[in-house]
Amino acid sequence: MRKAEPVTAGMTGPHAVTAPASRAPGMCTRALWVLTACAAAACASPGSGSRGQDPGASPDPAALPRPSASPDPAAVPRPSTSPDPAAVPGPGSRVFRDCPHCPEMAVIPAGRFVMGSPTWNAGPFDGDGPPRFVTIAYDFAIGVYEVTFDEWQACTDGGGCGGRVPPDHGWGRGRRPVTEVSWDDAHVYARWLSAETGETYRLPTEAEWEYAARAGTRTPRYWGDSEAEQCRHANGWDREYGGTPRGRQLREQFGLTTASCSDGQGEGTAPVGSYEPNAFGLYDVIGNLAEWTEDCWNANYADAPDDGGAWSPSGCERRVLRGGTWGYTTEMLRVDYRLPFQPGRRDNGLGFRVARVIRPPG
Ligand SMILES: [Ca+2]
Ligand SMILES: [Ca+2]
Repeated sequence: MRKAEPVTAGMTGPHAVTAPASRAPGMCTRALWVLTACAAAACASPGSGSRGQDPGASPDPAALPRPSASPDPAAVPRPSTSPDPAAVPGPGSRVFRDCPHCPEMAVIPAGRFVMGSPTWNAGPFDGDGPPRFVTIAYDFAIGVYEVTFDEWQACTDGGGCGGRVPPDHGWGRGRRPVTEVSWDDAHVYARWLSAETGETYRLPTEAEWEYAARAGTRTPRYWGDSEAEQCRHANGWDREYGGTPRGRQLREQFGLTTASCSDGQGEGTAPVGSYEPNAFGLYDVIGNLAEWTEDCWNANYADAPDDGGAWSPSGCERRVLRGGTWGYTTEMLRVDYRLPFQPGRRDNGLGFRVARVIRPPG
């Protein structure tokens, strides 16, 4: 079992990607995947100004990940019990809101699933495996949408969130997802929401996030593998964005796969709920903003807990983001793609959705 320590390909932003050191000989430390902010001659961290810039060498295309090879069925454990489609709440079912300005939440039923990529040992990433069974023996709730600017504003208006007003980069506020929020910021918001409602809000664990994202599917994306379907389900790097000079340059230089469809949203975020949800009724799980999870970054799933709990040893330096951003190409818009980020980092590709504990009856 490989345990290659991943290296971060340059700036550890949501637009950066990790690749296994064992497969990245001579890999530069440049922002290889700063897809949204790379100009032809220079890269800057998206929305970060002076933060996190790295004057490293030019990107090495050979170090860039490529689409995974075909899954090896023999390498993928099969769950003994599949999620019962009838038990999967569709959009609008088992959805609640604890207060008028609270996020809308969907109840996710307990279940068992296979976490990780079936191609983890065939493709360029080895952080998304090995595939393993995870049993989540409890119902929990998770945000139907990424937390929005409106919801964040309710926190600041209520005296929480340090009164901080994150920038929107001119994309708009309201129902757009709040960005430029760190893992620490997300925790502050969840604590305020808990105090406001008397319930326990927190970040989802990485396992909970993937379970909720998959919604009973086993494909790399909850809409299947059709590239043409991406734009109906996710705000990512689409035809128009890929057709810009910057997009063309990066696509040609790195061989990235730009969706041939149009999602109607160029640079930046889309209002939450603009695209079709998954079978749990969750929107924008893939794309729009990468979402913080509770877990500490671990190189892969070897020795990871299998009960849905967070894997967060002390001394954690980086937390896990899932789902990819509005600036990601098809290769990284997957339910199993993951990357690490420092918990204090803010970026215009970063956001979150909250989870909530479901208290047992009585
Ligand atoms: Ca887009
Ligand atoms: Ca998202």
